[in-house]
Amino acid sequence: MERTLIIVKPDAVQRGLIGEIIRRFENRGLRIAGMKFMQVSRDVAARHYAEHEGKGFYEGLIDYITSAPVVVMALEGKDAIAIARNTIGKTKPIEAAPGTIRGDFGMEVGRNLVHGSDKPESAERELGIFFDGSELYDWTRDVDPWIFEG
Ligand code: DAT
Ligand code: MG
Repeated sequence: MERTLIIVKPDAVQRGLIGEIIRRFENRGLRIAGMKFMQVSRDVAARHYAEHEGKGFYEGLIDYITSAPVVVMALEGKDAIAIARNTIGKTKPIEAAPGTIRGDFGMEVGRNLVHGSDKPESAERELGIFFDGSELYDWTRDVDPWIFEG
C-alpha cells in the first residue's frame, strides 16, 4: 500500500468541484486515509513547492495556492501515487486527456485544479507537511477485497 498527498486547489474549491473531484478518486478505488479543509500559509506553500523556487512561475504558484481554502487528502492504495496522477492528468490542461480531472475541467496550467505527489519520496515529504501522524487513519473498507487483489 502506498499513500499520496492530494490537494483540491483553490480554483476547484471556488468552482464547487470538491465533491466531483473526491468522487473521481473514490470511484477509482483509492481509500481516504486523511482529509481536511484549510487555507495554506505562504510558509507551508514554500515548503510544499520548494523544488520550484526560482522558476518564473514560482511567485504566481505561491499566490494561487494560498489565495483561498483548499482540501488536502491522503489517499492510499496499491500504486496510489501513479493511479492518482493519471486520474488527475498532465500538468498542462491543454495536454491532459479528456476523462482526467485537468482534461475535463482545466484550461490553464496556473489553474489546474488538483495536486498529486509525483513519487514516493515526494509523497512522504508532502504528507509530513500537511498531516500529523494522528490525522491519518489505518482502516479497511468492506469493499477492499473487491478493489485490491490481495
Ligand atoms: P504537477 O502539479 O503536475 O506535479 P509540477 O510539479 O511540475 O506539476 O508543477 C507544480 C505546479 O506548478 C503545477 O501544477 C502548475 C505550476 N507550473 C508548472 N509548470 C508551469 C509552467 N511552465 N508555467 C506555469 N505554471 C507551471
Ligand atoms: Mg509536482
